[in-house]
Amino acid sequence: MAQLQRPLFIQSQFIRQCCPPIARRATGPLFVRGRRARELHTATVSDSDIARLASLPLHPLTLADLVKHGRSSLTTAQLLASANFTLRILPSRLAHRIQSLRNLPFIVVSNPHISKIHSNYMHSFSTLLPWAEKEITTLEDEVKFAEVMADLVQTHANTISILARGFLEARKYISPKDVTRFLDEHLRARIGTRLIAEQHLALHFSSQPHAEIMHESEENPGFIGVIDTKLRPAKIVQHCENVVGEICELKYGVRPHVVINGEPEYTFAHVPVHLEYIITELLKNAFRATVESGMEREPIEVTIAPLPEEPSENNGESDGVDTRPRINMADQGTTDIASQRFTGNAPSTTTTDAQILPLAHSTPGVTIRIRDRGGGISPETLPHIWDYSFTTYNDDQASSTLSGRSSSGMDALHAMTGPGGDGTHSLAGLGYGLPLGRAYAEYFGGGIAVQSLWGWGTDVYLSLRGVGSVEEYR
Ligand code: ADP
Ligand code: K
Ligand code: MG
Repeated sequence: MAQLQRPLFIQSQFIRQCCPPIARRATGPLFVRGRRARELHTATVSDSDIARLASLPLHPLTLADLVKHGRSSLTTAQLLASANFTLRILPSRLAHRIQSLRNLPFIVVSNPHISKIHSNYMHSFSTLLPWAEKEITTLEDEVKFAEVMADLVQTHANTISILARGFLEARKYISPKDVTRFLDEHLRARIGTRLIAEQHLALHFSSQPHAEIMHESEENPGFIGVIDTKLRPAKIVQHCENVVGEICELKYGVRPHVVINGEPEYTFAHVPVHLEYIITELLKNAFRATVESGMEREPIEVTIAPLPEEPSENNGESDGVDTRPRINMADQGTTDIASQRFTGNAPSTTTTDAQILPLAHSTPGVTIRIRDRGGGISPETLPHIWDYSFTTYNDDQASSTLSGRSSSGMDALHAMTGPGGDGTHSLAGLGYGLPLGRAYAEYFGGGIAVQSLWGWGTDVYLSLRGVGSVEEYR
């Protein structure tokens, strides 16, 4: 156990360096588990509360929404505006989640793990309800509201492993496709909810009298809340290589090494914890395949390829020449990775706010290719790789992935910072790496495409848009 915590420890150190506001939050008094929850004012939730709030359309969240309250030094008015903005969106988001859980087959919701998730949502909803339709006008109220946000983030920290366990146990009663459909919607919505809550918390902590100033400070240049406007993907790749390398060495006794080429100095604006989650999952897959096929002497090649600037007027297409990178996929048709967008459930509208977002680094984004010589993905396996819970890890390994999970204080920190929540200390087995990684990539208009060369290796293309250049996201 002591050994297993090492990578997480390294990770927490890294997060302190890269995301000081998050690390500060995670160790703050708000996060003493359970204590705050009892102190929070809760309301009795009726079905009509849920129905009423679930009937509201989901607010189409823009990146500008997230950063507009947090630019330069934060004023009281901006902090209150951020709190009120957060408050306006969250209750209906939670109500939608509760309804969608209730729409699962009864026998599935009755599973203790899935019903635990339902009760977590009911708890969070009951802490938000006393605030719904109110206006936060004083700093005192803002502090109380920040406690509600901290409790929200903490309450849902271990969702992924709990849901994974629940759906594993309930697999007789629901098809893999239905699980994937539910989880895709649920986990994508969760990304947004966490982001909104964490962004307000980051601003809240930055506004505290004793907090070091986080905006454009030396310690933390380029951060606006949880967004790093100068994020260098190569740095994240190096960090993830260390973390995954440690896990790999513990499991197999060897580790392949990673070679980074392309433009390692490239920076753009993105949410570092999202990128870290995705890269970790993709490297885990590449490491596992490489070692299991006995190719650990072959490096894993990571190419950082910035996307060309898109002409603002015609989107680069009116002259008939689209210069954006395309990959030709034998099994998936032609994928235009530069313009891959999530076309999920919630209708969203474009806000002009985001289009004028004056982020310092509003480059269009980057494609990161992760190339391994691990033998590729067999044609029988390929159609299933995007299903939640699908894994070729064997059953024993898979169940120890679930049961070996600790609930130490480290989990709380990681859950705060790692968007996947948990399960980071094993190399594979949950079957969530690709689908959840893709959900994170698509959240800001990017995507993941897998090209397998069966018998040889795998290329994974992760495309990410700079958050300053995307019009909207859910
Ligand atoms: P897990 O890693 O927990 O099995 P993932 O969703 O990350 O779940 O991957 C699903 C499956 O896709 C893996 O079990 C493996 O069979 C296959 N796969 C993913 N990436 C690679 C790769 N780089 N090389 C070979 N197989 C891969
Ligand atoms: K999978
Ligand atoms: Mg994986």
